Amino acid sequence: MAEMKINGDRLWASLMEMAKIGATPKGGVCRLALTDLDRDGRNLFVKWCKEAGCTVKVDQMGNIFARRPGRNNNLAPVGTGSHLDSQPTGGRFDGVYGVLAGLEVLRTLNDLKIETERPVEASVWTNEEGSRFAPAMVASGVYAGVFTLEYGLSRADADGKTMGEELKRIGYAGSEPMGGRPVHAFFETHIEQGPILEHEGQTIGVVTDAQGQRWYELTLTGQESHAGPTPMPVRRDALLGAARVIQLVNEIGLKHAPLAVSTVGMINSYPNSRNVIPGKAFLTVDFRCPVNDELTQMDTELKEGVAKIAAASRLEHDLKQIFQYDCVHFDESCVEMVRAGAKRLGYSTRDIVSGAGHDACYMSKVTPTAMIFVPCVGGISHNEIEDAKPEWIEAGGNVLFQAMLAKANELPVVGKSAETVALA
Ligand code: HGY
Ligand code: MN
Ligand code: MN
Repeated sequence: MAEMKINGDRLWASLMEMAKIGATPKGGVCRLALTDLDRDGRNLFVKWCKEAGCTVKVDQMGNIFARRPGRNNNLAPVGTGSHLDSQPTGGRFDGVYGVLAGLEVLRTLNDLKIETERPVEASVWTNEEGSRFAPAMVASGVYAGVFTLEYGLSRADADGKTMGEELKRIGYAGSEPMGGRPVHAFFETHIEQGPILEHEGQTIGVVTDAQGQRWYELTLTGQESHAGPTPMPVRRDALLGAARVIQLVNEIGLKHAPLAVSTVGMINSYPNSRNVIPGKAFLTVDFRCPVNDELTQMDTELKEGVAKIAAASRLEHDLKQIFQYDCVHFDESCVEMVRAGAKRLGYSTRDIVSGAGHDACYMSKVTPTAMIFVPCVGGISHNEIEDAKPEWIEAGGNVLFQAMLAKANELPVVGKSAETVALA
């Protein structure tokens, strides 16, 4: 039997339509979490899902679940999804692709008039990026029970606005409880956001694992003073200290390369006036590695290094770890479903470890989960020029479709699955 396929043109058209919301000059998007533009993107997704005959529910962290009924709606659904929020200089595919590939699965099931055994859900996860509100993936983290709802709702942006307030403001402070319900399996489709697949000419990345992450915030405090009369030896220059820490972070990453990476993405200097010696500096640190022990060593080296730099520069320092999760190993039967499906569909594939974090990382704590990667042009992402080829987008959608369909027709194994208890 010929493999059933999605409508790649329709998926691409939906991506380009969504990309108009928050479109930026160089061809990307800026749709920061819980802004009006995020709301507009959410509304468009909800409109499309309702047009596809789905019921739509929103939970207390604003996660959206569009549900297509199955033959037996007491059975746990099969889920897919990703995020609509973007980086400030984000691209048209990061996150959105996984959301709209999920919608395309629902639309294709309708086109083919397929009734699945289980319900199928396409989802949108709030604030995956961790750009406006830190940390990343906070709403899927609350759903998976890693963070409390109170912690999630209290995350504040640079202006002190909380996620709870902003969810209310944009009309997505849902009432559905956070998680706590059986999900049969979850798949997330995403661009690789790195160069490997394109470089090797592979169409599908079978994501076996995701690297662990640690995020830190550092405040260095010295003393503002006049840039003119203050002699060099007596200065307590917080920005100079920050410069030395940026060098340290890079050295730690290089020391643990090629697997580990390290980044200082944000820096603020106070009072940020050209003729005042900075009395305060704030910076962020992002460590990642697919080996947990290395991340632990990097943590120790950072703490020791920062203390040394602060002492030598006569600065106070406040270094806080604000986010951490260990390496994720995805469910091997779901991963094999992706691998076998891609091969059956005739796509070139290779196993790959995700360098980026995804909501699937937290979903893997509550249900068998796997991810499907497709290449992106030049491996570039978190950049307005992020791009992908329509044939890649279609291929990932086809692999997602066959995996979701197979899982959605899996009957409960009596006595083994939670849902059997629920049905009893
Ligand atoms: O940081 C990440 O890996 C993701 O883009 N939030
Ligand atoms: Mn993403
Ligand atoms: Mn991202």
